[in-house]
Amino acid sequence: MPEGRLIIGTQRYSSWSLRGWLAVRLAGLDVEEVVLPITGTGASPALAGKTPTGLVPYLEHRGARVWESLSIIEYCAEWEASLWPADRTARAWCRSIATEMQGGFRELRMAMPYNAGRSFPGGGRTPGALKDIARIEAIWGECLAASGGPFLFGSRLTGADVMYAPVVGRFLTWQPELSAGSRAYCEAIRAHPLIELWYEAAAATPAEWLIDKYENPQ
Ligand SMILES: N[C@@H](CCC(=O)N[C@@H](CS)C(=O)NCC(=O)O)C(=O)O
Repeated sequence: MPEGRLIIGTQRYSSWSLRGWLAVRLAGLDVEEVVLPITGTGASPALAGKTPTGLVPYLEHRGARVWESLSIIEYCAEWEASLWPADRTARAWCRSIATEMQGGFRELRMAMPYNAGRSFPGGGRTPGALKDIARIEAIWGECLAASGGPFLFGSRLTGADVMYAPVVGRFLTWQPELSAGSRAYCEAIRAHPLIELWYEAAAATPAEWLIDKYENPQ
């Protein structure tokens, strides 16, 4: 009998769901996974009344109710401490860049929507998106130089990787110009077995859940 449930949206489009799902899977929580179709409007009928905000991801586990991706990561870290680096200074850094992702990079999100089932090489290169990408590359470059990779804080995924995994997904889809170091990081994330599972689910999205604006972006 599962100890709770995790509600997520269509894996193909729901970048926030990927964060919650990845944290829960890395922590090994025994929860039922409920996947609901999103419409990309912020008001998906399938989510109405199912989560506190009408958004996903949303976790219920052993009496705890948790929403907002960072809160889910924090909750999961109580079960799997390696989601944050053991060193206090590295942990502060990791939390800072994870939080920077939570609140930022809006231009990138607008110009290069998440679609784990398609590739649109060369598209979406607006000035604002390129500025966001430059900042993301600076963040990644500094972390990878200090940790030696393959992930931002070393050999295991941390909360920062969880937060940036959907950004990697956007880069794989839209293929902006990236440094060799960023490309290697994207490859390392894509090769992770959990990310492979996510892409398999994205490829199996029912036809009636497909959203035209994400499949045929202008
Ligand atoms: N700040 C929230 C953002 C959640 C969010 O925006 N989720 C999107 C999924 S990508 C959603 O539920 N969208 C519903 C819709 O598209 O209708 C978090 O960190 O979890």
